[in-house]
Amino acid sequence: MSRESGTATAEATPIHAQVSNLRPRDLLSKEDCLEMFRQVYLARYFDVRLIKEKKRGRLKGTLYSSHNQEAILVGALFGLKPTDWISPIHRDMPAFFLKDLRGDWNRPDRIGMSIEEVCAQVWGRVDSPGRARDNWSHIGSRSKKIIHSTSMLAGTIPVAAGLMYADRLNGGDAVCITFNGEGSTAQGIFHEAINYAAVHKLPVVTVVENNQWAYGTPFELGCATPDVADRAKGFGIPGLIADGQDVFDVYDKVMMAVEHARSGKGPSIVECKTFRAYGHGDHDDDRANKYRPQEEIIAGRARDPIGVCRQTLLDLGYISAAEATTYHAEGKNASEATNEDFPPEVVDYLNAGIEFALQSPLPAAEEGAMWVFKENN
Ligand SMILES: Cc1ncc(C[n+]2csc(CCOP(=O)(O)OP(=O)(O)O)c2C)c(N)n1
Ligand SMILES: [Mg+2]
Repeated sequence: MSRESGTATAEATPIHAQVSNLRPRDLLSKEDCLEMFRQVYLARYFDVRLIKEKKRGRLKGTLYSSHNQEAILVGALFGLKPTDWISPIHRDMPAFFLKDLRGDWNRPDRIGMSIEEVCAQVWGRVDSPGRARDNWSHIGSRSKKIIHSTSMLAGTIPVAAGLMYADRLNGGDAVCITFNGEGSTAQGIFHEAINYAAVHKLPVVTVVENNQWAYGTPFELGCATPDVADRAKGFGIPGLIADGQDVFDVYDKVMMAVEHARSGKGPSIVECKTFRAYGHGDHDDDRANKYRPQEEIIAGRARDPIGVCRQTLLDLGYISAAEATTYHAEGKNASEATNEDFPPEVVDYLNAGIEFALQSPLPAAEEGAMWVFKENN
């Protein structure tokens, strides 16, 4: 077709228009995409393995599963610079070790926690960041650029805003991603903090994992608009919606928000639609099977992020049909999945972390009151 006919040809399209049509994922290499797939498997295996360890009696404490939500963690973290900050909460335990995980997973200079530190935390051992004060996500690290997680829902968004304000004053170009459940978006502090970030154009990207449930409260009893992303309009900032089951769609939307933030245009909300696979915590599994209709659970888990990612890689020709059948963790609960359902490097990586945790001692009892009261000496 000629230009005169009014139909643009590839040659006639200006180069900047071709480039602007690219999605962030279009700039990922084949190796990047395969690495993201491995990381989705790694996040799932972490969850499966901890549940098994607890069933075997080798682990105590409550587990807050991220099963079915792994694509959100991997997709949101993959494109960050090592110097960017993150703020995970209870359902994001893998985020602590997924941060800056590209390349060699055991790289000592990685700006993210090691699998050993995270496993020691889960097992409440002396070598963990929390030194047994909690077995779960109440940890952080200034050097690893992870804001300390607290249980106060949405409570880390103002911290992120303050941190990014300081970074900008110091001439930095960091972005901070905060992870939040959809339930936390009904908190007053969520609105105050995002409003503050919007007014000051701070580089804070709020990733909302909309898994439809906040403990036993369904989405519609916490939010009067159909989408959490609608809340962005009130702050004058972009509100994006991602398919939380699709690691590449999450990557696209979060990277758009990250670029927007890094270039000085301010915060965004990225709502990732997903579904909580189990109960709020494992103490709630049985009850959650009653307060959530079975049909809803089946539908919510129908598109497993592992299967969705595998299909994309097949469509791109990055894996062969034979390779696609090698491992099959999707659709399986922790009780059904085995080590053979996961790539061996994923199993080995976690084995090393768990081994480290089991060999690390429990802290001495005298430590219990340390760092709580002012020491006189
Ligand atoms: C300010 C505050 N209110 C209540 C709680 C108790 N609580 C802990 S998690 C939770 C549900 C959170 O739901 P959501 O934000 O959707 O995250 P999800 O657990 O689904 O990932 C509640 C009510 C809390 N930790 N903090
Ligand atoms: Mg929720």
